[in-house]
Amino acid sequence: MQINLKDPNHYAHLYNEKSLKGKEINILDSTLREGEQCTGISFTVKQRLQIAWMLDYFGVNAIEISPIVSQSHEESFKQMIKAGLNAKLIAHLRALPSDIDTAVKLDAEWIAMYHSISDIHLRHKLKVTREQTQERIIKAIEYAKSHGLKMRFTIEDASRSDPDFLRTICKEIDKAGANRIGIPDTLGIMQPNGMKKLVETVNEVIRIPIDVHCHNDLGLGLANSLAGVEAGADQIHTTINGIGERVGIASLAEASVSLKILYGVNSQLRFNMLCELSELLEEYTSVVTPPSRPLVGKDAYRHKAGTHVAAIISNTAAYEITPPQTVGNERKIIFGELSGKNGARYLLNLFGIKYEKGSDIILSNSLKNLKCGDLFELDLTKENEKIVLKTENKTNNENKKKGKGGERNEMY
Ligand code: HCA
Ligand code: CU
Repeated sequence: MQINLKDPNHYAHLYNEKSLKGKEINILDSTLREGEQCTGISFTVKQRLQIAWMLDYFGVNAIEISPIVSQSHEESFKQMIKAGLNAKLIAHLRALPSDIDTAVKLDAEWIAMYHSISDIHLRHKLKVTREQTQERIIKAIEYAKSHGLKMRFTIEDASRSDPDFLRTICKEIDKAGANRIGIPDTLGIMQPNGMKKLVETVNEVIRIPIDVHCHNDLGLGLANSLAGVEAGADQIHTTINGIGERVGIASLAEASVSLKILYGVNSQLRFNMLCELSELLEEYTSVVTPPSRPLVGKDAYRHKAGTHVAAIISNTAAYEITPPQTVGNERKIIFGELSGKNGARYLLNLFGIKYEKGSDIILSNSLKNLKCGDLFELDLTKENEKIVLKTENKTNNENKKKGKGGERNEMY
């Protein structure tokens, strides 16, 4: 049987969901709203504006901020309107006339109002009945409509609400003239399959499009958001590095790259800005990007075990879903106790030491015998990469000529 290396991810995609291929799924970034609810995060007006510019240039469809939380947020909102971003600017509000008045005063075009309908939130947070809730929601939508505002209405804690009441409310929201409905998993309590059913059950009774906003309390924020779009939602909420209340929501990098690579959605995003966006967050806050953060963390493209390094030297696609430069990251190779003879030979080559039979084994054994764990890493800057990956490039160029793939600088 023939080996086919044209797309190393080909067989995986045979199992993956294909119904979204070529479709457009929007990204709403809520770093400036949900993100600021993360402990340790508080931006200045200038920083919010810079983040909004960068997100806009990256290509998100909508940027959410809550102008009602402070004077500084109101000022940020004003400046963001002035900035003339391509992304829709969404003013996140409570379903209250006073909040709507603020949005009107600020010349908002789009708002997002939220109200819980779960029994626990009605009883212990809002202290209202279901009937009062329904009345409040519809009144708020009608009031906002009367001011010509476009809006999303979010059913906070939707996943823990009585499904009959949820469907009734959603139908009413649609009838009252809201433009979108937000279905959040506020507590991060859903299985991906459960999230799918939740979105389907709402989708069946409304005509307007759905947003999904999934919290990460059990690490399923991204999986649940993707399940939501499989079920018909057309907008995912994200934040840079997934920051938000408690442990946050789906991250911008993971959601946007998954939609592109795993689902083949049609997106025109500047993916290579993803690391820069994470770095901006680090620069502005005390919250560092964990090295293990997918795609943008420092570990995302570090290769360590001897067998992995050997494969990476030959073809990076052996252990990388997408090349580091496509998301603005850098490839690194770790040398030390786990290095093998291929890595050692590579090192000899790098140091300009002429290879003699057996010298790679001597070097890899010496690295092991030092028992120092990780000794050092090769930070493969662009220039270094050219020198260091000589072997790799040669192999890849040969492969390219033979139509077998080669170094990929683009995302599949
Ligand atoms: C909140 C709740 C919210 C709202 C989501 C949304 C949630 O902190 O206000 O408006 O889409 O998770 O339910 O973030
Ligand atoms: Cu939230």
